[in-house]
Amino acid sequence: IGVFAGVVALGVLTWFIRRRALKRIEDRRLHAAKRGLRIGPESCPTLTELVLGRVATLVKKFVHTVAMSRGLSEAAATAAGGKIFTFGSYRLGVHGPGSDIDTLCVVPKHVSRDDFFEVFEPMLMEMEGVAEVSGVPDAYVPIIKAKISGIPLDLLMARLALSSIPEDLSLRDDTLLRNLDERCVRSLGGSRVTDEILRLVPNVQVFRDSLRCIKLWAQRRAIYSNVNGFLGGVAWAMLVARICQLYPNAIAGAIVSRFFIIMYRWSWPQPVLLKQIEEGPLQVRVWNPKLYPADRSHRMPIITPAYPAMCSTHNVTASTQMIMTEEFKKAADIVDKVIVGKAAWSELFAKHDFFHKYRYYLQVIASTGNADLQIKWAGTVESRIRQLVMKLEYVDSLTLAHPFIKGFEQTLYCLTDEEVRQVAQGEISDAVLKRKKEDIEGKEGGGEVYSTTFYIGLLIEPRQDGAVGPRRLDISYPTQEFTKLVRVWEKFDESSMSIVVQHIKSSMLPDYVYDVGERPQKLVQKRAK
Ligand code: 3AT
Ligand code: MN
Ligand code: MN
Repeated sequence: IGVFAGVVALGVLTWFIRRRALKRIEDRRLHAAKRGLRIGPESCPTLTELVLGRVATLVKKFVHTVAMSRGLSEAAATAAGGKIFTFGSYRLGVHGPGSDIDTLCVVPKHVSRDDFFEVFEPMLMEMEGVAEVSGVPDAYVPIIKAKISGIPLDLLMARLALSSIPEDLSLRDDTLLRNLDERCVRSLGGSRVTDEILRLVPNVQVFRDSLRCIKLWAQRRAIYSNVNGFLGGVAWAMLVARICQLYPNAIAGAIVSRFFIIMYRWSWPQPVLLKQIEEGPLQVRVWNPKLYPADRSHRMPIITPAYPAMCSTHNVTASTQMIMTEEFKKAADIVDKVIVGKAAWSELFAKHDFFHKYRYYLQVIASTGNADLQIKWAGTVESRIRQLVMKLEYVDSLTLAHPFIKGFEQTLYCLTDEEVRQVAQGEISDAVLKRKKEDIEGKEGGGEVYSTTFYIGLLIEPRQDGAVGPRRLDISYPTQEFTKLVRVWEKFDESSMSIVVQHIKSSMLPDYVYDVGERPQKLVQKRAK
């Protein structure tokens, strides 16, 4: 009996200790969540709401104007309505100071897409406090960008097969998509996806707080970018939403602390789904890896929850997947330490070490002599960088090709054509670097050069044969193929645009890639010689 009582007592004691420890962990989580996880100031909501109110009124006026011009009665023109819907980070409630307001304008059938650019755009320009209006009617998703009272807006348009747009219209119904132009279906997509995400999370406030935290983490770690093969805003939102679904009663601190380990252990290419993929009324492709080989090639499929279901992570490559997996692991380790009080939440948000991580980098320099052209040319080059990454992944001794998420812009002032040629080749002398706009004004020859430089970190396999010294790395084939690919762009013009790819040692990286004091010391001395 004595032994039995002893065993029971020990059992009770260990149960009690474990309960205390668990309680302590829960308390710490709660505490940490309260202290550290409210991130990002809300940008002035009243001004934004005011602006959105004015846009909504303008859309109604636009619909009315077009209706009258088509011979509708005054009563019918007024009844035609018109409504705006927001989507993107503002709609999700996770916008920050730099965010735009993504707005969809929904109009009835008598208003055409041409009207949006020919009637609405000029009306917008007339509006008080409006600046920088620029419409891109022939984009894949046609768009008008504008600034109203200093707030940047992206305006999309969808024309429904309805004679009037009622005030209480919802975009949820899939049958609304019937008989629509493809561009309208795409424009409706953004809004339908964000609304569906909000509908599918168990607690919207927990979801928002968690997503703000994950977005900040992904930005600081330089893995927030859809074009470069990482994840964009919608994909991160869907990942966080999935974790929220798995823990419907958890607070944000708990969601964040589970997020990284679950994503680290995820058995890709098993897709992340917020709900069952559904068929619908259109003749469009719904994501289906059993049917389509292209869908089978998605490495980390994260599928949008609104019909037609699409993969939001089409751009992920072997390299970017490896990089994100490593980041999930690092973050999971930090979170484990935070929970036992051995680390601070701030460690999670430490700046990336991209420019310290590799011995060799590829430098992709896109340049032109014109600021407007440069935006288009650099954008084209950037959108093709992942093709270069994929080609590099085939090179034998390369383990990884790591694209950096943004390009670095420079404007350089050259006195001679020879200097222009050198700058385009990435050879920038100190004299050129120091020169200012006024130094070249009124001078013959030379001119301004706008350049955008993208970086790709190269991880080279260690030599197997035990010999020392760098291994020979032949990347001429992928780089030549890449420059050829970029030059087939329909607007490419040999005489005004240049593209150069070169590989450099880390010590040759320019100062602008580092924050003040961030450049490794040894390298500073070397360069000073
Ligand atoms: P920010 O807070 O604005 O930085 P966000 O998530 O709102 O983050 P965006 O405004 O870039 O991001 O995009 C909002 C949505 O608009 C996401 C996507 O559905 C759509 N979108 C973004 N870029 C494009 C594009 N180039 N073409 C078509 N749709 C796009
Ligand atoms: Mn946005
Ligand atoms: Mn936008």
